[in-house]
Amino acid sequence: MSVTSNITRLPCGDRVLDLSRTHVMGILNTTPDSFSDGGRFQQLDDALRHVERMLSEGATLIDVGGESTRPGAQPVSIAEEIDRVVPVVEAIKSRFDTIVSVDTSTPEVIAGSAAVGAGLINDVRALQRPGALQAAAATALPVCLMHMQGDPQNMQQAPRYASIIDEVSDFLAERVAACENAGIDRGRLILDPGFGFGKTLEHNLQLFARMNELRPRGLPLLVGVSRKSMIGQLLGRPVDERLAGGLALATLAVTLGARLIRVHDVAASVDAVRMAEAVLAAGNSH
Ligand code: 8Y4
Repeated sequence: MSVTSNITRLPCGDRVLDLSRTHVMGILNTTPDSFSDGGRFQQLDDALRHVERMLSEGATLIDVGGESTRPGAQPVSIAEEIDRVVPVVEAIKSRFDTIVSVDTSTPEVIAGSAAVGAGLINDVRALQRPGALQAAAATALPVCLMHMQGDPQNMQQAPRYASIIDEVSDFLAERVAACENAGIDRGRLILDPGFGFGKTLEHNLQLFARMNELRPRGLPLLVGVSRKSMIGQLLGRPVDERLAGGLALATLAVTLGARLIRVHDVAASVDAVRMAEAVLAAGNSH
């Protein structure tokens, strides 16, 4: 028995996530792209159709974000981010019985999303923005703390680590302590290695292989590798040909103990996760 008790029930607002198994989180992109500008109503309608499809394919959470964290992406204003995210969270919660995860680092978006029914805060900056710890603490929602080296503007310029597993662990342990000091119970926390965020291909592969060693031990792990450049770099595939590589990684993540997998391709990922879990369960039952 480890010192840190493993959490199996994660309250996410009006729903509870059972962490004895692995869940698929479907990615809903709300950052506007210039080729699909059919106006606000059309965009919301498209988003809700996408949500409906991901839920029918077996997603248990929907991740909604209004800020692009791609290397070199333009920052968005607080007002713009609220405008992109909060109405979408509200619309999803009014139509579907699901857990909405909000991909944000902004205190005002954390508060506004929680007020309309968000179930989880997914912060790639691990609540480091001024006011973010306090805003998250006030919601009582679970928080995913992700590791990033640098910031989205510069993170892929020259990532360097003495020991990737130690540095990511030290960062996450420090953020867990900061959360606990702010009144966020550790039973509300999820850890994420942050694949692709200030990491070379070699860093990503090492971190992936050893994710089950990440400290603090006993907290649930979320893995996001769907369509990412670590797949593209290793296989030499463009972004629309990375599904098989992503499914291999999703399967491996399950065997390494990940409890949440963040993906674009929900149906295929749910199949991969279910097969991997069935084999693991058979191995544990003899
Ligand atoms: C193609 C499509 C290639 C998307 C790259 C990407 C994570 C995350 C992102 C993650 C958590 C992304 C918001 C980057 N990645 N949140 N968010 N973990 N918790 N890039 O790994 O998907 S955005």
